[in-house]
Amino acid sequence: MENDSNRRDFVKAAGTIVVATTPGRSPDSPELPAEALLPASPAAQTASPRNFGLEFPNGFLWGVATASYQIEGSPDADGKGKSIWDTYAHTPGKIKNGDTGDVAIDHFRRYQEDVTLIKDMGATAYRFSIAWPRVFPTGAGRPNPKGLDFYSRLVDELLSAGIKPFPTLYHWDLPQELQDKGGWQARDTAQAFAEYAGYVAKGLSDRVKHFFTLNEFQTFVDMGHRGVDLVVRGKTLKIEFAPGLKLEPRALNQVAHHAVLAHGLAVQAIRATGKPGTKVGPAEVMSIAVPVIDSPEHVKAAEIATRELNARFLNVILTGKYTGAYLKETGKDAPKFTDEDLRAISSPLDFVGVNIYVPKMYVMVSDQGPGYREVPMNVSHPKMFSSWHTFSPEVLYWGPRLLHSLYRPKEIYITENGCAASDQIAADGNVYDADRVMYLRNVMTQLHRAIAEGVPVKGNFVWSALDNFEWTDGYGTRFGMVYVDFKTQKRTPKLSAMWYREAARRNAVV
Ligand code: PNW
Repeated sequence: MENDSNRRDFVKAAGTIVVATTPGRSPDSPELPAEALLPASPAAQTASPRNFGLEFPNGFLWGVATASYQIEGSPDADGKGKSIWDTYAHTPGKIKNGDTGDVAIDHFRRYQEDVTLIKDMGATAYRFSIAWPRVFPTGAGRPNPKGLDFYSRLVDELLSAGIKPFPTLYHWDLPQELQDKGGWQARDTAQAFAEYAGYVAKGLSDRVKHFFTLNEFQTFVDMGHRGVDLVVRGKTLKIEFAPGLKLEPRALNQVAHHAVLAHGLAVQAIRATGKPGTKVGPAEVMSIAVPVIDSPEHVKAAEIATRELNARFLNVILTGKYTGAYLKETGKDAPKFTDEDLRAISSPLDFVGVNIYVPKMYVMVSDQGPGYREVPMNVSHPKMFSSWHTFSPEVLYWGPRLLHSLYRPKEIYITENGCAASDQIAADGNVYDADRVMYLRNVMTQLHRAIAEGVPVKGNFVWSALDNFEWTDGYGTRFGMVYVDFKTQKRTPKLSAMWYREAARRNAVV
């Protein structure tokens, strides 16, 4: 009894209809008592809440994000080839609890239900990724039209729900056959990526207007090809991703170069095959140096540091040059490249996408060396639930502000922000992720500040729409605004989904 009434409070909290769906159950045959599904009274709806100045510009996109290997499952369906994540997840000892993406959240088969859930959380845009080995099972050569057809159906479903599709072409699931031929160490991989990108743009750009090229260059290059030691709260964390290589600096720098080259060649391919007006940009995890004080000398120091921290990826993409400091520091280990490579890498973009979770460092001005000095972070610095996730909501202000002051991109999208939480289904059936609501309120307030100052951020994508396979953390780390029971595949929108829906409805921080 009490549980039922809690459930009704929970649903009414959003002033909207929210339906918890179960596999095979359509949203019009819900399991909730009928009363719980009634929208809030007309009086409650017209007593319009005030937004107190934290409103976003008209047309701001309230997005949510996912990625293919983390949600789809069905690794062999319709002729899909193996990816490096299929291989890596099946290598004993690599993933917590021996989890794999074989089933994930079965999105490949449940995508229609998932689009309904995404619509129910108020999203107006959805960032998903296309699995390269579905479309080119061996990475190159003959395409597999059935593979692309899945994404074509997903796009149709999204458009009919009024949600703008924003596919990413590479979210780390490289075809295994390309890895066997050298993977990102081979220049041919960049060429193969461009051919794949051109094929996808040709097939989807009648309906898809925005493409992201590659997700988080820095993460898959460094964590995948060498492994990274992160210091969080004074402790060192080792993070390694597929394909799990340990390259020397020279080879690692070449991998980084091939990744940005793949981006540039893909931009050109999409321009060549996409319908006029197709827009394209990268989705990089920006390394951000946060100034300790907002005063000209410290902000200048933060600009110098941020530019250098992004030397191998965003900076070369947006300026067409490797910085002098990067070339000097790498010396004989610098990547091999040509002027023509640099021209391709810096092909003009329509927007820049940046994933923003953490500051790389805090900095202050210095009259020594490069003009800035790293300020050590206290062991007491707050944290979210993921081992690496330092909580610094101000990065959603400083990231866009520095991106704008350094490079003046035409448009910016925040392609990911979000947090993990210790989510559990409560006795009443709800998931009370108040810490995630706290996180979203804080980061969206900081993002609002950047936009209010004139930074052209056009939308934000929360990572993630639904709980999913969190790479080497497996299924134990939940980032979703929808809870997924990984055994039954039952989906339950969390409190944060209701918060997001209300924020999107009012186009404001709520
Ligand atoms: C991003 N770190 O990855 C990815 O784009 C997503 O696929 C992922 O699920 C999400 O963020 C949450 O982790 C990251 O160690 C992986 O700092 C690792 C780190 C940051 C981002």
